[in-house]
Amino acid sequence: LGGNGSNAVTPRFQPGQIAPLQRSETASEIQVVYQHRFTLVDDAETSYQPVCQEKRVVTQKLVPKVGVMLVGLTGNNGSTFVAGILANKHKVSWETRTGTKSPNFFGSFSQSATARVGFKRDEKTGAFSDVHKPISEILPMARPVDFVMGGWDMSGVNMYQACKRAQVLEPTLLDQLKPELERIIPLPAALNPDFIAGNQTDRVDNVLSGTDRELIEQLRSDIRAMKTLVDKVVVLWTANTEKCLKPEIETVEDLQERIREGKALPASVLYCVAAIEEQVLFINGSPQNTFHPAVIEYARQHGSLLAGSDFKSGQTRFKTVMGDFLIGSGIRISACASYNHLGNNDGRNLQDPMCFDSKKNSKSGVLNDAIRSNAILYPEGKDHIDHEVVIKYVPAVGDSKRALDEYTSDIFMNGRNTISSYNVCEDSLLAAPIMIDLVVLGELLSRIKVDGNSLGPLLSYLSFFLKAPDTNQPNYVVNSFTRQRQILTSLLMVAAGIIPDDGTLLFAHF
Ligand code: NAI
Ligand code: DG6
Repeated sequence: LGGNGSNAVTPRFQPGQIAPLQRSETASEIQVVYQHRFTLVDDAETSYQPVCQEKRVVTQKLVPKVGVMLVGLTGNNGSTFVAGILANKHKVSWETRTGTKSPNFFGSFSQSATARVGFKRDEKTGAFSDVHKPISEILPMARPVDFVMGGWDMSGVNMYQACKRAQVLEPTLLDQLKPELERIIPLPAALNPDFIAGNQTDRVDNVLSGTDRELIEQLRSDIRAMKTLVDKVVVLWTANTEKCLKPEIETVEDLQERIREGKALPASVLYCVAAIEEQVLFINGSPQNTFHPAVIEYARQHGSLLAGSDFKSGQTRFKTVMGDFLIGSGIRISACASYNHLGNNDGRNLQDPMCFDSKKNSKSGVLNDAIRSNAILYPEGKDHIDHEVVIKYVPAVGDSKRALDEYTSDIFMNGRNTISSYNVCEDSLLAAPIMIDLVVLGELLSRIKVDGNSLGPLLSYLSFFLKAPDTNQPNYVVNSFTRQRQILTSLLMVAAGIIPDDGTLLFAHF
C-alpha cells in the first residue's frame, strides 16, 4: 500500500468528501437514507447505465424477548439447539476424555463471525488496516441465551431423553442440565403421516387429532400461549423432511377450500398457516415445498413473514464454496458427485424415495447460478454438468454424517482436475448454529423496513443459511457462498448506517 519500490511511505491518501449517507438515531429506531448504486445493462448487453436509487432503511432498535417454537422439538436438531443454548446460558463446562470443555457458538454466523466494516489508517505511518466487527454488534439483535424455547413433536419424550436418544452431546454435559431438560416436554403435534416415511410410525405417540382447521386452531392457540411469555414468536420447522405435495396449491381460495374440506394437507403447511394467521415468522428448515404460491400469497395478505427452505449446513455449503472457487477462477466443473451416509433419524426418514426426492432436489440446484454466470465455460447447449446426489442410511454412524464429494473439472488445454473431499461431522452440531442464525437474523429482519415496506413475505436475505432459498424474486436466486454472505452483510451494514465499500481499494493504491 502506498509503496513505490522504496521503503518510504508515499502519502497518497486524500481524505475524500463525506459519502452521501444520512443516518439518524432515536431511542426507538435507526434511520438511514442510502444511495443504492448499481448498473443496468441493456438487452444487447453492450451499454451500462449507472443507477442510483435513494432508499430509506429504518430499523426498530428495541430487541424483543423471543420465543422460539420448534416443530420437531425433540429431534436431533431440536434437542441439540435447546441443550446447546442452555449450556451457553448457564456456562456449563463438562469433562471428556480429552479434557474440560466449555460451550461456544462456533458455526453461528450471527454469534461467531465478523464483517469487515471499514479501514483504519495509522496517522504516523500511513498504513491501512481492516476493521472487523462481530456481526452481533452491527445492529441490536436478540441473544440466543435469552430465547424462551418450546414447540411440538410427534414423539413425546422429554428433552433429556431426546438428547440421550440423539447421541450428539456428551452425557457429562447433559447430566448437569438434566433437571431443566426434563422439564421441557413437547406439545402434541399436528401430523399427516402420509407425507413422511412409513418407518417413522414407531416414533409417534404425541399427536393431535381433528380436521385440518381444528389442528390449525390448536397450533394457533399454542402460539398464543407462547405469546403470553414473550414479545415475539418465531416458528421453526426442523421436523422430518416431507414428501413434496404436487401439484402445488396455486391460489388462496384453493388453500382455504382444502383446509375447510379437510383434504389432509401436509403438516408443514398446517403449521405454516397457523404461523401466518398468528403473524409470526415461519422458517422452513427442511426441503419440502411448504411455500406453495398460495401460502406465500396468504402470508402477503396477512403481513406475515416466511423464510426457507432447508438448512444449508455442510456438504451443500461446501459445494457453493467450490463453485465460487472453480467456476469463479475460470475452471469448468463438468461433474459433481456427492455422496453421503448417516445413521440418525433424518437418514432413516430419507430412505423413503419421495422424502429423498425432496432432499435431492434441494441439494442439486446450488451450482445453477454459478453455471449461468459463465457463458465461456458453459455456452448455450453446453451448460449441463453431471450432478449426482446420493444419501444412504447407515445406522452405525449415528449423527456423525460422512460426506464424500468428487469435483471433476476441465482445465487448461483440456486437462482434467479432480478434487475429492471427505467430511465427517455431527450433523446436528452443524445445523443448530444455523437454526440460531435463522431465528436471530429473521427476527432482526422483521424489524427492518425499506421505504416503509417490510422485507417479506419471503426473507430472501436469509439465503446464506438455506440450500434452496425461497426469494421474493423467484427467478433471481443467489447460491454463491461469497455473494450470499456479502448481500446479507451489506444489508446489515447499510441498516446500521455503514457504507459497504465497492472493493476496488482505489483510495489506498492510487
Ligand atoms: P430428526 O428426525 O432427528 O428430528 C425430526 C423430529 O421431527 C423428530 O423428533 C420427529 O418426531 C419430529 N416430527 C416429525 N413430524 C412432525 C410433525 N408433523 N410435528 C412435530 N414434530 C414432528 O431429524 P433432524 O436431524 O433433527 O433434522 C430435522 C430436519 O432438518 C430434517 O428435515 C432434515 O432433513 C433437516 N435438515 C437437517 C440438517 C442437519 O444438518 N442436521 C441440515 C438441513 C436440513
Ligand atoms: C443427509 O444428507 C441428511 C440431510 O438432512 C443433510 O444432512 C442436511 O440436509 C445437510 O445437508 P448439507 O448438504 O448442507 O450438508
